[in-house]
Amino acid sequence: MKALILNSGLGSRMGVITKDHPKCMTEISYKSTILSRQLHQLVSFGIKDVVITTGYYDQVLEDYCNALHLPLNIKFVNNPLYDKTNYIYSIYCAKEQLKDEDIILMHGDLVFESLAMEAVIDCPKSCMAVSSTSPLPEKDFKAVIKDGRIEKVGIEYFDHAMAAQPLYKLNKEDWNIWLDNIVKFCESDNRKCYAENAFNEVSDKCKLYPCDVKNMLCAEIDTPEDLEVVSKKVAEINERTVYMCFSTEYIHSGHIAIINKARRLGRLIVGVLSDEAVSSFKRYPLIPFAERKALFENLAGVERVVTQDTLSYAKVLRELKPDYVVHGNDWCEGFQKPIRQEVCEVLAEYGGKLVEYPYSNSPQYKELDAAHRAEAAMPDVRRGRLRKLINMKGLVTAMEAHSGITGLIVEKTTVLQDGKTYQFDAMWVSSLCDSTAKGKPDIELVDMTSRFRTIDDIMEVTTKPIIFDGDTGGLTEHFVYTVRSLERMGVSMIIIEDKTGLKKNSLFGNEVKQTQDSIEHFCEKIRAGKHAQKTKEFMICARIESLILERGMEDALTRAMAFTEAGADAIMIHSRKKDPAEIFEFVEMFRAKNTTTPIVVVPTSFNTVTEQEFKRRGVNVVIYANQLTRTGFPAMQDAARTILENHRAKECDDKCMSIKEIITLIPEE
Ligand code: SPV
Ligand code: MG
Repeated sequence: MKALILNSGLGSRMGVITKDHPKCMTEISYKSTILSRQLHQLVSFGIKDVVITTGYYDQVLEDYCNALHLPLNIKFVNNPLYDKTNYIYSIYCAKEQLKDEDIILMHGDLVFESLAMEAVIDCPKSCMAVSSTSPLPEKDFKAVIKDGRIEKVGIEYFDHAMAAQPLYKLNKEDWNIWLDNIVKFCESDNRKCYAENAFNEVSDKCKLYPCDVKNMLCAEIDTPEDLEVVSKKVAEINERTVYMCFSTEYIHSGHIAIINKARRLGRLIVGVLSDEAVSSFKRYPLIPFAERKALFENLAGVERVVTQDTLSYAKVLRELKPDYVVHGNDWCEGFQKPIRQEVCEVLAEYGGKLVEYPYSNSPQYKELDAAHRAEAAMPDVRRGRLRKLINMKGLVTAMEAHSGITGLIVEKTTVLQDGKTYQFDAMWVSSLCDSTAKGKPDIELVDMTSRFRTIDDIMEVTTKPIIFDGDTGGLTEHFVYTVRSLERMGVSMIIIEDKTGLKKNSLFGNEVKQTQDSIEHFCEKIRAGKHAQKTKEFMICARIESLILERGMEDALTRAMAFTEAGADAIMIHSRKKDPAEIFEFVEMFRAKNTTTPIVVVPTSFNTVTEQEFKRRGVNVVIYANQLTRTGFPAMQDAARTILENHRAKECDDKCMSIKEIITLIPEE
């Protein structure tokens, strides 16, 4: 697409303003002239080739354009008869430069806002800018509309007419028809009329449509009075601000394209989502906030970068009151829909506007995203993420997973509530659920090779950090190997319980015989594990069974202090009472002595306590240890019974997830 700007004329109605230069060089703001503004706008729309017709002060104009150093290929075409002819003849002079191209045609004294230009360029058909909201001008162009098309353009038409401005986009077929008639006019010495007179004769073949720019700025400057009005409007437009928010860790051409579109609307402010906000709806970012922020601060055209610390835009928008919010149209559906709704409501409070551009589903960007996801799942990246999440959020949640599919449920389940997205931070590979899935009792019967196989299945399809239930940790001599294997796999933390001999599930309490390990021996195991580990991120958590085995609070606290002294990175305190009192008491007393070591709880019995309350009291990790298993198996038993009772599967159908839904859970790569 080529732009044609008509700048040959004398601009005599401007008086002294055009004494030393052509009209298009008139300043309309402290930083631009009519022409420099147009040219910058063309650059922003990716247009590279421009034809400028010259005449009056032609050399001044050429020198000026060259001094702007814009990335444009400008051809100057002189109309030697500029003082005796109209611009129809300037177009005639430039005809060789204009053949077989889509054309953006504009008069050199036209000032428009970028949204008007965007509407014209995005119009799939040939079009002219008109305004349904402006009154019909006495002396300027009007377009006569018939059956949705422009039939005539001229100053003399008032019936079925709309105010029109000389800003056109012409597809080459339509332009060739018009240009041929311009040539005919000029070659038969008809050079003093408007080029539009030539269009009017061929408007049945040159299909031109109105493009309604309503009350957007799109006006010619003919007189000093016009200049004053338009300059004021330009000053107002130059003050407009645009807001966009990003969570991305890398910038690709799709981001650049939407940023460039946003920049056209005003001074661009970019909000960068905090790590916490990003990890609430995606995964923990590989590139930390400060670096993501620096990325945008150093991007051309970004005027300011601010922090957006929630998915909700409300706080930032009420503070900054941007004229526009720009976003891809992908948020019209899915989990972002309510966020978009809230943006619309907040913008309506002060008259801001939402501008949406088509979201690019390019396979190239999908590949980039997949590569990024894969990186997030790599052991070295995944391992340290639990520590980072604990430091960042204060409290993290983990949900039980015992297979690839349960891992995917933990990975992908999200809930949108009060403008925030909630999801689990980590996965718990429970000994109870791993054993149950294999139809075995939870007595360390399922060997480590099999447990590692479960981890591997989960790892293969997910990215979230993994907490491994290591039971007693086994013999110290074996435990050190387990630590290294888990580390290599990318597991973030192992929890070992201070029991010895035949371990039974803690929820049996003293109903079965269970033996607690000695403090000394368990400390030795912790020390050996810490000594064996190769990375600094891997965590060993000591689980205290004193309350389960009714050995008292004092014993639990003594152990907690001894285990942290031995090097435990976290303490898990367990209880099988419904009443959380003893857990709260432990947390309070431990925190009085130790404010930093993370505390882990498994609220299977004391399940009325909310995450917020745990956080307030000083807990750092809440593990939902078995709920997927306990809800999944009854549903399966029910399905099996239903089919047996009915001797067919039909009655079971309503209870089933569709195959389509099941397969959408499974990633394709
Ligand atoms: C598990 O999930 O296997 C646990 C937690 O160890 S509990 O069942 O509560 O003991
Ligand atoms: Mg267990």
